[in-house]
Amino acid sequence: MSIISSLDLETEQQLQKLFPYPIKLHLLFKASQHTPGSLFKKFDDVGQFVIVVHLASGAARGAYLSKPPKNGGSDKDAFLFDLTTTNATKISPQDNSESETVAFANSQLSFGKAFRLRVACALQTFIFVHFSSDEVFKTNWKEESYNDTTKERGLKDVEVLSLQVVGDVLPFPWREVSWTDRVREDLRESFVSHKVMSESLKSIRVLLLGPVGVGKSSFINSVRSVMYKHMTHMPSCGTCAPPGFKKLKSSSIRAERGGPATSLTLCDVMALGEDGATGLSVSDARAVIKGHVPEGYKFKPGTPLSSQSIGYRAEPGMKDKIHCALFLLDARKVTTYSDYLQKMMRRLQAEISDLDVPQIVLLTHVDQVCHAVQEDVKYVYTSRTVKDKMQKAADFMGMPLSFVLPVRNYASELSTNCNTDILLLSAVRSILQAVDDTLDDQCVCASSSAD
Ligand SMILES: Nc1nc2c(ncn2[C@@H]2O[C@H](COP(=O)(O)OP(=O)(O)OP(=O)(O)O)[C@@H](O)[C@H]2O)c(=O)[nH]1
Ligand SMILES: [Mg+2]
Repeated sequence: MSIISSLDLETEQQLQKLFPYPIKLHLLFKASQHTPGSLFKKFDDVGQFVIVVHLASGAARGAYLSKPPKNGGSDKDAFLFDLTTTNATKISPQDNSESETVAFANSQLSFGKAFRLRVACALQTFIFVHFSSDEVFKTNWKEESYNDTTKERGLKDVEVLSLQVVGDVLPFPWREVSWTDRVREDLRESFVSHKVMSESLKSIRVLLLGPVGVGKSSFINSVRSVMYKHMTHMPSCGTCAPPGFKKLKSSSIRAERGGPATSLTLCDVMALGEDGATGLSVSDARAVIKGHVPEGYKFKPGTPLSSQSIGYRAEPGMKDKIHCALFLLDARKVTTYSDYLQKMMRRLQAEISDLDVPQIVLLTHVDQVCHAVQEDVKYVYTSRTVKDKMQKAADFMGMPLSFVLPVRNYASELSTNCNTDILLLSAVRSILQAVDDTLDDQCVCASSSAD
């Protein structure tokens, strides 16, 4: 006979609301049906879990675990909750808590002092449940203990359910990222301390290429916001921008506001056109990459830059050239861009390869194709839709998936956010690495040809 969870449909729907993605629950343990001693043996070796304590009042309390408790180590995604048929409250640990939030030892699972679940043994084995107020989880639960399901009033049942993510979100990320403040700081520090692998070059010039509204200026603004730790608003970006940005504008990224320059300069240009009549031409893009185009130059569709143009740099130095090209594509539009744009971008891609300049594809607006990513950028590598869009971007460009990086630019928010920063800084790290690898390669080639 199959055993059914005591969660009624309405309460389960409330529980579902605590997760930004659709979930399916599968009952593993029910204290009123299984022997108490089997409680912790029911947790699978992998997966995510929910523990529900059904109280006699009709309400329920419990905990979510993002991994099996017996594996040890911290579970920073774990949280507690309060449930009724009409409401669900998520109780996450305080962000800066130093202590382990979840501990499992001697048949006891503890979430700080807030919630303890123990298999105890006196004359017989029983389940012991304890709730309390807590510093880390900030629960305002009054101190209560329950003893097995039948021995004491107040407790109806204890259940363990495995949680499966259904639909858009994959059960495990396909690229590993740690979404912690620590990682954000490490990425920021390694960016600030990065030195270009060539002594003659202080700054790497990175060109952003893509159609109108893809997020070129927003990416520059976002990277700057990450470093300044507050939102910055550049006039060339988004709604502040004059219609049809047409210039070459290079922005040196500083380590902080008024601080020293980092090794990264991001170069914004006029968008690529979706047809032959508008947008940056291949020949102008080539001229920018080779360093012939002066700063502030205003592109004129139909009239490419020539050696007669004002400010034309006839003999550009290493510092004037582009050292990495970013192709930006919008995740919402990657399957509907015109054939013209695709041909143009692939042609540019081939020309830039010939010039030995590394290239990366940035997929923007990933928050606008997946509900979970919109809730929190940390789902970017578990979102089936984002993975699919990244593959589509790779196919569009004719480049491997490993060259495609998702980013979520700051658009309407008032302050920066740890996980969005991590995704942006990871893109910056990949750009710097790609340039370093290319310079290293050129160095090896130069020294071997000198031998
Ligand atoms: N939600 C979201 N909005 C974005 C993202 N990137 C850009 N935007 C928004 O998209 C709009 C266009 O962004 P821009 O940065 O101005 O685009 P652009 O590529 O510089 O456009 P042009 O200069 O006209 O070629 C703005 O309203 C941005 O706020 C993103 O990743 N997510
Ligand atoms: Mg722009």
